[in-house]
Amino acid sequence: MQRVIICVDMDAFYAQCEEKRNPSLRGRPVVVCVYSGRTEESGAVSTANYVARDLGVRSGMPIYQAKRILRDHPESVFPGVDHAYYSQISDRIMELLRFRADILEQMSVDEAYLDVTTRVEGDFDSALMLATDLKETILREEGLTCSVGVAANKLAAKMAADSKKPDGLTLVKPEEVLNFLSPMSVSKLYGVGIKTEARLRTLGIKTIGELAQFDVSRLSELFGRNQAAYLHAATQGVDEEPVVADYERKQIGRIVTLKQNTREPDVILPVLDNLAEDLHRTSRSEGVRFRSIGVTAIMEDLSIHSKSKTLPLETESREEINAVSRELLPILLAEIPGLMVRRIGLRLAGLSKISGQAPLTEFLNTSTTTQRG
Ligand code: TTP
Ligand code: MG
Repeated sequence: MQRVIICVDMDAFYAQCEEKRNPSLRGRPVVVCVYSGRTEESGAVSTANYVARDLGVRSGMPIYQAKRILRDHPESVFPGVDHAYYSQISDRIMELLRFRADILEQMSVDEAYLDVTTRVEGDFDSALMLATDLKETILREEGLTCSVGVAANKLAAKMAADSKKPDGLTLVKPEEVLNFLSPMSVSKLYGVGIKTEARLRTLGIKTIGELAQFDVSRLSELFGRNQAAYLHAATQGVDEEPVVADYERKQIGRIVTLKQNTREPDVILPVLDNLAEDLHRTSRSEGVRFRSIGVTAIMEDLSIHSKSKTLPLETESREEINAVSRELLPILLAEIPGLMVRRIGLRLAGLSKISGQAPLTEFLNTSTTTQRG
């Protein structure tokens, strides 16, 4: 089936959150600032609403510069960042999106990819309806606008979302992707930073279309085979990256400081067992299994060392965590002779959601655990 991917990126996110909290800010320049605290005006602009952007304010700009630009606009406001407040709003928006995706991958506080292939049965017109509904829902529930791109892969969906901001909705069908990309500046291509852009410019390449026409073997000589292959595929709008559910990327981990620096396994293992109990409880309550178990030691010189083991099958077994940490700790310590351990940590990764139906792996895991006794 044709893959259908939606990219959602909130418009001027922190600034919109500030306008939501205080509606009297709407229509005025809003510049969200990271104050460094040294002087009243030292620090940088985190983001600005579109009113302020139209006047020339940009993310990353020094605060004094933004204030100078806005000196003839006494109605301007310069709130400091409030991450806790923005994350609450972000969490609620991601929840709204989660219901509307087969798979949701959150990229940042204000951006996510949705794989909707199955629910729209590979049909872009249905996806456009879904995207319209999604924008309306976020506006109705949270009062915020976003820009959305719909395409056959993450790369094209992201570039579609970025192409019309704020409050945009852009569909790029597979047969349109070349025409969509080719007039754009190479700097718009995901993964092309300032350096690559400058190098491409010296080759006379300014647009994505020009890069698409450029000889691939020549590109390989200049940028190495991997980057050349990426650039060439990207100019053709080709991108096979899957949308990966957040919980598969996530880890569950905890680290604690030992009462005393030590290398004694008899002292460290009970601490690891406590951590195992803790992490096991978390994995249960999140409804996930794990495939990888890792031990991290921070030594008295503050150097950090880790060892992990990937299991042949995913598991939810607490005994497995204990067994693996007993196996890994001596190997880890042997690699760092002569130093005491100051902090010890345990981590579960390779997470996957436990679905309603118990799969075969559960049966297999239960039987291996039982055998071990
Ligand atoms: P972006 O999505 O890059 O920017 P934005 O949402 O403010 O504006 P738009 O998407 O409409 O272009 O980043 C999301 C948030 O991350 C942004 O609201 C504030 C924060 N941020 C910074 O703190 N510093 C930065 O340099 C950037 C780019 C973003
Ligand atoms: Mg944004």
